[in-house]
Amino acid sequence: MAATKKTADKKETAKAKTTAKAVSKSATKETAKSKTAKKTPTEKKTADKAVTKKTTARKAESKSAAAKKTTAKAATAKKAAAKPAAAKKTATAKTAAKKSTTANKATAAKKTTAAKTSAAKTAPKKVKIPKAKKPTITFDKDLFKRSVLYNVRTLYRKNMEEATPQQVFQAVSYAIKDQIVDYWMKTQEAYEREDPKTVYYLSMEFLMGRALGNNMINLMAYKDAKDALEELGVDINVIEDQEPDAALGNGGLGRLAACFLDSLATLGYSAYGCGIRYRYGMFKQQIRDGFQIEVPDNWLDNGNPFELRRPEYTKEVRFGGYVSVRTDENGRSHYYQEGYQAVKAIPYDHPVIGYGNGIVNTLRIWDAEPVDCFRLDSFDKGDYQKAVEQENLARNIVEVLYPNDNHYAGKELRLKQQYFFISASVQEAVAKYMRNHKDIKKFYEKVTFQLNDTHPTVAIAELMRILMDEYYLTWDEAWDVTTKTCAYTNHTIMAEALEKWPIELFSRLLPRIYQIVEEINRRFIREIEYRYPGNKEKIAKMAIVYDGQVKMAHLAIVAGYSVNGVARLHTEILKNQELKDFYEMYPEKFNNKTNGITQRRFLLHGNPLLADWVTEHVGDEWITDLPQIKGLKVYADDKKAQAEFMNIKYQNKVRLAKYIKEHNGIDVDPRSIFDVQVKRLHEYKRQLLNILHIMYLYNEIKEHPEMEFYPRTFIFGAKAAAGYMNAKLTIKLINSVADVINNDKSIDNKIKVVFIENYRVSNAEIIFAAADVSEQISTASKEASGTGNMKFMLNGAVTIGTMDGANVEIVEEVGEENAFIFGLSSDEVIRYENFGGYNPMEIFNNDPDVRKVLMQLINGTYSDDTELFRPLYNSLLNTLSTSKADTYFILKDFKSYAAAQKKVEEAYMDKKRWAKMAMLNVACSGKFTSDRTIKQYVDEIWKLDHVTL
Ligand code: NBG
Repeated sequence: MAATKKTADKKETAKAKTTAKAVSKSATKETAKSKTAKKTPTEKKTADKAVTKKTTARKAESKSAAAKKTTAKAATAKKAAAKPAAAKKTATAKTAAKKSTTANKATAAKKTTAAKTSAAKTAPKKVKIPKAKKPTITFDKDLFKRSVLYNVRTLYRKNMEEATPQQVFQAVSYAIKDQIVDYWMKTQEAYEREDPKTVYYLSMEFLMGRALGNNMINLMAYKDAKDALEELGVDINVIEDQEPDAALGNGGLGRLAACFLDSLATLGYSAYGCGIRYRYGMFKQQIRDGFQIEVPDNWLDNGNPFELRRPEYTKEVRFGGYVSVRTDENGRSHYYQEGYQAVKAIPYDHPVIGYGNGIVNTLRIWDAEPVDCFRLDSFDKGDYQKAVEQENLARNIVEVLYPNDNHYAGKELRLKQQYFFISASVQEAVAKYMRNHKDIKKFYEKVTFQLNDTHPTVAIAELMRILMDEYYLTWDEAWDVTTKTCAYTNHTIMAEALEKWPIELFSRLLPRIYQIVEEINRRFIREIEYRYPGNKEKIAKMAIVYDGQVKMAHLAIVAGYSVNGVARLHTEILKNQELKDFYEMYPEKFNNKTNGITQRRFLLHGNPLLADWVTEHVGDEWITDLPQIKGLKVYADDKKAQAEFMNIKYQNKVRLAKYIKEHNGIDVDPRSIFDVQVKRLHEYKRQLLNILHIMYLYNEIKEHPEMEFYPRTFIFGAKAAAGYMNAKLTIKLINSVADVINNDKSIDNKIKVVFIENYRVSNAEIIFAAADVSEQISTASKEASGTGNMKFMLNGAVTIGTMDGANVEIVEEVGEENAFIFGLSSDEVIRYENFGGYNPMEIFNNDPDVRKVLMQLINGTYSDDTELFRPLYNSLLNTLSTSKADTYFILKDFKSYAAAQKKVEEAYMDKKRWAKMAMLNVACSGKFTSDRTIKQYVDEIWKLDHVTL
């Protein structure tokens, strides 16, 4: 069987290549076409030039660069050493700059080997650096090179000199994929042999980002591949930049899913990610006149070299129609969905490579196709109509990702998407299990479904349907299996994110599924009545179907064997506030799994300088065992280490400054403090607080030009949901403030404000690496966890934040003295929400600083149209215009935020202190690896078996 599979897979690859060839033809055309329709100057530059030309140029560049190296280095050192222009006037800044002079000079002059010895010299004796790990998998560099050359020839009929960067990217990706496929097959063979329990991570979103670099990293082949490409005259960074992000997600929830897949493979667990192959992922954001414009993200334009189409696993998914019942000779009722519309679900598999262990799991995302092609010879009117409808259904269903983060839009097509990928995934999970097992009643022993938020909750009813209608289990038997299979993760307490489908819509679209949900609800209400006799209020609060709506979270909790929050505080709020009634009824189901991130992407790939430096100091085990990074603690006071560390930060800031110059045309000074808030734009995340504070600082500098002020670059990156007016207006405000401040010569570049266009996984990697200050300033209680906060910490940024989400645990790890905490606590927020007592108008009336800033929203300071920002002004002060004025306590927290920011500045001016804080943040980030999170899911929820090759 394995053999046939092997050939089948080989054929697939061959086929994929042929398709790729075909695709590449049109790709070439596309590139040619796009040549004329260029948008940005950078794109213009890179688009269609032959790689080698570029490379030659680059080589020349690098040659002269090499020649200049010493001088350049000295220059950088000098430059880095030079006092920040605007700080010249301040005494403290002077000393600070002096200190950095010596530090930077020392660092810049030194070679890596020198760094090693000097580090060893100053390293406290007890630190033992483990030897570098031997790869357990191999990468054949020569084969890789040959394969790249071969692919360029066979895919494009070109040699390297003629190929475009995009073509080289494709050729390189297929070469890497060739090496992956063997491990992919070996992994599947091992799974067949050992039959481990498998988790299906069911998620509407997987925010994977780019694959090539990450795949090379996890094959432990990055450096070899880089060298090989260099030998072929190609710069690996240019090639990586050719890949579009796989942006099949909105924000934290989707990126978490991607990190989890990385950890599952790395830890050696059998896992599938199951989702949707959206034609268009998260929209691309362009900023025009300061406003966000959404541009479609046609990410599959050039084909996707890593995916594998698997038509042999096609499933049919049915919508609408009605249910008919027939009773068999034993008196058992059988239910049939009839008069439905059907869609074919075709899976595309993406390899998910474990780090250095040869395990390759699968992300399986489903595409939709019409069930039958038109048969023009044989249709009557009815069939024709239906055929057209089915065709449209298939075309629409996977067309686009809904760009809402933390927000439920209630769209019919969204429910179709949910059922589409769930039905296909559950059908396949059952079919796969039945290929190797006999007893469907033991399904849960080998399979578990994790529901990533409520979006995949129809899986519960779909599994019940399959078990009862297709395997003839009784209700009780099916319920037993289902409730031992499904587990649910809650990712938010935001009321507007809760999924409640109108019964009318739900039952029309999914008639059989609705019947099952109704029955689950009927039985659950019986249970409530038994537990709380006569308590109607409990039923009203807890029922799954109530008030004309189907409440997906209630269904997930009732049928799930586990309910988890994503940070300790969040889980406590779920237990004691939001889901209190359910917690009282099922305390054993509730548990916490604090989120995590993968250090492979967000340090090893995203920040190679720091990654190498960490390895030099503590060995390389942190790559798969992040807590090892605590070995850095002993260097926190070490002068040399501090200088090296800050120099790396400086170089990363130079890299980001270059990116900003290229993409925004703004000059920023890498010696200024890089203060960064990148995340989705949402009122609860309070980008508005950040920009209002910048407006306040600007007022201060204008009013007191002599005051001491350390130059700061405020960096934002955020996409707003297309229909979220206040969020979009906040983007405009940030850009308007940026325009005014960046062009005001009188403030001597003390503040710069930058809004980075199209924030996404690939530029995030560069941004985290360069940040000094991490803005985590959500209203306490609102941010379930946050994961950006962890990525910043890992890269040595210091948090300014509220006691919200995982910030609480970050502070616990790093110590309060190494973070800047401000604002209301979650208890205080919840108390105000429940009992009132907060009136922002009081603050407006009594605080002239706040008043001045707010008036500037509507007096033309930042826009000729004085009404433009009125909605933001109103949201803060006018209860009539929002449900409650200042719902997110921005004015309430303003002063303590400003005070915390003042402390940030003081700390930064003390170079030693800052270096120590930043290093300790890296050293204490061990808890926040997604490897830890996954281990806890495995041990405490899923109970998976570990597999090695
Ligand atoms: C988000 C939360 C974040 C959290 C991620 C991942 C949703 C519904 N929730 O705080 O807002 O980090 O989930 O758990 O997207």
